[in-house]
Amino acid sequence: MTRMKAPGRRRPARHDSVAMKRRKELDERDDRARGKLLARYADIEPDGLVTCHFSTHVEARLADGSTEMCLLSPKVHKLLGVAVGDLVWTEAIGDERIVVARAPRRTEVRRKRGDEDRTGHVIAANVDQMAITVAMHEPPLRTGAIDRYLVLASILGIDPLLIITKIDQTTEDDPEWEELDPYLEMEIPILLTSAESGAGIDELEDALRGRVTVFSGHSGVGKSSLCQAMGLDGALIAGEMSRSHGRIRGRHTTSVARLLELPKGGWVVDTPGVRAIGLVDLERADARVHFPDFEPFAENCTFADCLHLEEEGCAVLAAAEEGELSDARYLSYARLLDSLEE
Ligand SMILES: Nc1nc2c(ncn2[C@@H]2O[C@H](COP(=O)(O)OP(=O)(O)OP(=O)(O)O)[C@@H](O)[C@H]2O)c(=O)[nH]1
Ligand SMILES: [Mg+2]
Ligand SMILES: [Zn+2]
Repeated sequence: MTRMKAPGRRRPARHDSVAMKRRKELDERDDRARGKLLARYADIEPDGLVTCHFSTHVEARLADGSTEMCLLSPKVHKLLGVAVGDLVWTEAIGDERIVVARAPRRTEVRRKRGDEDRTGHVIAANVDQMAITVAMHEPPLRTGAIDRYLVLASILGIDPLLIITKIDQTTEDDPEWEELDPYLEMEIPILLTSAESGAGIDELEDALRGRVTVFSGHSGVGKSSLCQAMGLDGALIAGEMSRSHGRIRGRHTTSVARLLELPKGGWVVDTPGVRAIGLVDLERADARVHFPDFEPFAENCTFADCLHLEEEGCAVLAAAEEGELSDARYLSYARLLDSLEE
């Protein structure tokens, strides 16, 4: 029943224009140059971690614990590019330290600069974890936002962590707790915290240790306050930067992202960018992949390529109607599909 892609829908190669051919040749040449450059460092550990990126320079934390401004070699600048979170190899040449190569990335957080930008640019590399941050009452809990961030984390290939903030404002009887049940069932780690009372801060520090984490969540949920409670300067955290139009005053940074080290270990990527990353590029047919809790039901849909909307014999919709699957999760999915172009 799976709909097959019609064969030969792509234009055959012989129709490629001269310009496209040349483009391909240049890309292949760059690929070979990249491979050669990286092969040279294959057996050596990178000695630097990029914490901030300026157009021709990066600020890097070096293996000896010092932080230095380093110049990007022309090859690194042109062939590899760098972003905060990148591991790099550096060499002291004269009184300048040069970034001579950049390690392959585990993950990339990309952002588009307008509709014309097809591939986008990388605003952070090697991020392990997305801390999806929500409050219960101020602002009111909206699980739809959690669901969108979960899809985003899934697309980026990074682990989600759900942080409930301001638990000093909650009581055990709040009806909102039930809305978190789907996430418990999906076994997403959930932390209950309060920057006010200090509750859950130790657990949060444990969850962030040894990893690179990006915070996401609506304005006012308490992200900066949490970072402050963990010993970071709250003024540096994303929200404030987005309010000053993404500029760090007095510095000409290429990207607004910054990697901040937590006193108890681990790193936080400080970027307003995550909020700006839309899900517009997601194909409608691919959205369901990012709702793993639908899978056990989806197996019983009549059609293998069921979008779980109005198809006959959709077991996911039936499960939502019968209360076996969370209504809220189903609505988040339907809303996401609505927002994606057909
Ligand atoms: N009661 C209570 N209030 C808190 C707590 N954490 C933060 N707040 C308050 O919530 C408001 C927003 O906190 P921020 O930390 O600035 O929120 P944010 O998520 O960084 O917001 P943006 O920077 O706009 O994205 C502030 O007035 C804080 O004082 C908490 O644990 N308990
Ligand atoms: Mg903030
Ligand atoms: Zn279905």
